[in-house]
Amino acid sequence: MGTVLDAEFVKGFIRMCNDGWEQGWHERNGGNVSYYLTEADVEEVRDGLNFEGEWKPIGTEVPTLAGGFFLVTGSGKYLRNVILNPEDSIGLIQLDETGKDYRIVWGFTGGGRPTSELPTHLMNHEVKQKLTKGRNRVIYHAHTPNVIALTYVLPLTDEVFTRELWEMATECPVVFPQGVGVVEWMVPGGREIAVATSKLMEKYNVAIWAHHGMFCSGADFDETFGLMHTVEKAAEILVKMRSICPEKRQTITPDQFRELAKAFGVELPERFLYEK
Ligand code: 2HA
Ligand code: ZN
Repeated sequence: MGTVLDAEFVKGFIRMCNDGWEQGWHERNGGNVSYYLTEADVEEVRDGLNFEGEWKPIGTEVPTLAGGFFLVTGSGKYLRNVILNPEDSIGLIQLDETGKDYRIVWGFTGGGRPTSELPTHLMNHEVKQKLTKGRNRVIYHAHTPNVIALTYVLPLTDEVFTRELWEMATECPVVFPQGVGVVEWMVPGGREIAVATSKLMEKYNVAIWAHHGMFCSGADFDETFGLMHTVEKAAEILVKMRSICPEKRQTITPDQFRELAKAFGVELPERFLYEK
């Protein structure tokens, strides 16, 4: 049995932090990541954990995740440093039996603590745990510049964001057929924004925070990073398109989306295929 850093899920986590940094999504301490360990993951690293840490409040309640273990980035930590000094930048936490408190069992060696967005991460995990029966294990928050830019010019509705992003690349409706949700501007870091975000996670795997960034959920690091990347790239194309000329000369039509849905075996909700 190796150390915590030898576990594949820890390596995948570190790689995703660095990939996001290289994309330009994590200025300073922007963005954060969490991974919900499987029982097998916990057994793999158990010998390297320290169960003497003090219990501290999460800032919300997540009873369905009671006793669960999460690998999380640290509050105030820079994602560009994760690859250089993972033990300081990230940490493993365990939740208590009520789902109200957590303790650090590995990492945060310099005295760190979990991301300020821990309430949103855990409330999103709780929703995904219930709805996907443990399939979706990654929650990823990034400051994606093109999506943020669009929150200044598009109406802040799920319908408009979904439709505009879908139109920007044929693969979009296949990658996120449920669409994307939008949270209007709110104070980050607390329970209120966590509740609003987790409500959207009941319908979508993507929640956009106006003038701030995005949250994505997926089964693993590849799927979650790929989703963030696909949505942000679609937003980049929309920004480019609107910079060239404010109106589209041609685009993918509602009927073409319906054809695509049939060909790829996905269901596209009709409320996104409105006539313009
Ligand atoms: O600084 O991204 O939303 C971390 C954040 C807060
Ligand atoms: Zn943020």
